[in-house]
Amino acid sequence: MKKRTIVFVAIAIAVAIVGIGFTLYFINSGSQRGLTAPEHLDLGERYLLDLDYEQALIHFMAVIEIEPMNPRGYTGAAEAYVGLGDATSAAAILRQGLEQLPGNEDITAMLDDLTRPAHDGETPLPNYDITLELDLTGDSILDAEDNSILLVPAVDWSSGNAFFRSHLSDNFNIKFDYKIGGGTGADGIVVAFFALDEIPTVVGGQLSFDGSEGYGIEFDSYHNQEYNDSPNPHIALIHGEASNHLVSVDDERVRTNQWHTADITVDGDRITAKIDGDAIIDYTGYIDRTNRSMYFAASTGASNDNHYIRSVVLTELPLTV
Ligand SMILES: [Ca+2]
Ligand SMILES: [Ca+2]
Repeated sequence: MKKRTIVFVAIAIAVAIVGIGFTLYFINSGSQRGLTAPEHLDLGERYLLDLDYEQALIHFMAVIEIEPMNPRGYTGAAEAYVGLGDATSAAAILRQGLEQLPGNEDITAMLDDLTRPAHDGETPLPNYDITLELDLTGDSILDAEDNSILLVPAVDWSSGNAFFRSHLSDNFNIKFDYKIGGGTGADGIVVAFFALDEIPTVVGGQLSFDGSEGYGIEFDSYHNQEYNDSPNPHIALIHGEASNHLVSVDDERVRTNQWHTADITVDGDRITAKIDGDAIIDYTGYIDRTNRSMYFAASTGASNDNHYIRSVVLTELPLTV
């Protein structure tokens, strides 16, 4: 071979190798490389502007995964969670950010905004549906430390109501956590609905419910024979008065000093209640919707317990035809 031919062959081989290299590179970048953190950030911001919070969340979570030291991943994901109505997860992702970036100003400021205790019903509450306004009466207080409401402390002859100033639609679902215990065992919590707007707090076995003219799901830990109670801790649907149990089911989860999740649905002529996912109450009958208020109440008497709720979320359901 002549020298020039050898040079051509060498160039041809080099071109071929570079070409294969480029091909491999493009295959990699197209199908395996995925998006970079700046690309995820850009998409996250765009979806936030479009109010597409689910997509925004996916991209900000990807930023956290790829670039855990980038604070915008956490604040962006938190904004998306807030947009989705999930303030609990928003606060959790911000706290995760502060573990990576202790003292970061943006994350701290957003977490402060989210978790600042509110008591005047004007500022959205952490863990609480932002459409609800809260009004605490009697002995109920907001526990700023863990964002729960202490409806009634473990002190004899106490009572408190927590009104959520949101008029109920015909059909709705309400979810919340509750915790009862730490005292000598009385009286319980009731979540009242289709109730009057103003109810005075009442101590003892009426659970601050009588006079509300509404319905309630009660978590009754104390046996009041005079109010037709089951001798055991019970979860019941009550109407008008605490003594009027439409459905009553004994359940030890009333009083464990642990958090449990209640999930109550009113839909058409049916009222159902689940505890920790287990169906407890399923009632069908005429439901009087004259009054539209909703509140939580708790009380103690000659015995007592701490009565907490948290993470209250009310969802309107479409009309049943
Ligand atoms: Ca009772
Ligand atoms: Ca009862």
